[in-house]
Amino acid sequence: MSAAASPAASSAVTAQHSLIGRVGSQVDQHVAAAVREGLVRRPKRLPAWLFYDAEGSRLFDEITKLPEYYLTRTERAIFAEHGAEIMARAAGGARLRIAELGAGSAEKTRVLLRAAVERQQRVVYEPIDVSASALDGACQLIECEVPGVTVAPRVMDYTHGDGEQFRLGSVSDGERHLVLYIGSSIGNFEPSEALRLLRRVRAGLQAGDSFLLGVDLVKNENALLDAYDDAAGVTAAFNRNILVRVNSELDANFNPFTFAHCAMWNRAESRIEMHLVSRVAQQVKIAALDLTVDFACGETIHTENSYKYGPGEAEALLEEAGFASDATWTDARQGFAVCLGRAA
Ligand code: AVI
Repeated sequence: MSAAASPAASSAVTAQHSLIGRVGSQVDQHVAAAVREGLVRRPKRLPAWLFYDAEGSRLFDEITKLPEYYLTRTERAIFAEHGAEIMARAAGGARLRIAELGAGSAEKTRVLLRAAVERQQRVVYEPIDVSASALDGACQLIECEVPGVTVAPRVMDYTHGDGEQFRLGSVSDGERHLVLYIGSSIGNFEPSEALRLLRRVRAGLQAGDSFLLGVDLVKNENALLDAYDDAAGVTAAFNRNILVRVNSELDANFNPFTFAHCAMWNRAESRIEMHLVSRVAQQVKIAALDLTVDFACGETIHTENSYKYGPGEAEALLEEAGFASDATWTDARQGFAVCLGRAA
């Protein structure tokens, strides 16, 4: 994946690229390039950041509430149980200033912010996203809902090595940064890209600052598959929405229902893969790209990887990125891990 796949960073990538007018609508050149490149190659693939238009973000939000999608509620439960200890360890006697990669719309961020406010009465919260609009939407309510929090949103593309440097607001004496990267968002990056991202964040921190990483853990294959192929079909709709988006933004004629949602566990790579499988031999026209794409019956478009970590792997990743692994919290079933790394 060449771009961020996390929901928050999604619109992100598209927002910063130029729009070129065409009759009656506009084409985002970044979307156009990604779709062309992904559909002319073999095997075909589309980058996961394309999921997150308005409808995709709504569907992802629905996914996080599904009974099968254990990730969100498990991480939230870890924060509810250990939030005070996480804050105490990160602070180490100092006051915390909390940044989050991706706009923190989720309730679980609030659980951590409440724990911080309980400890130090007031806290500055710096959500970071490449999309200003994602930040606007996500942060408006936080100040009202968690008294004591001051939101200082920051527009920054933290996902690209060749982009701007990762930089946070300056801290005063006796203050330290805590950067959150939660929700298993790191799992949507290829391992080498995940390491590059964490190194970039580390480079922007000072000794004593810390980083909190939420990762999904390897577990029973059926539980993993159910989480990515739920009974209500929300994840299938989320996956097919990528074709709906290509239809509306690039004037294509995909019939999304001629593509089956497929989630598979790739044990060797330790990742859930999502694909769209063409149910028939067909041709799809993408007018804005002046491109016709042939699909054989059974041919797939690979749309997402979601990496799952084994015991000790997230801590090893933190260490490789230049953090000292400080502590890890998991749920009783060892389904999800929250790891604290300290910039040494
Ligand atoms: C955003 N990300 C952490 C989700 C995941 O679990 O990899 C995206 C997702 N894809 C299907 N369901 C949820």
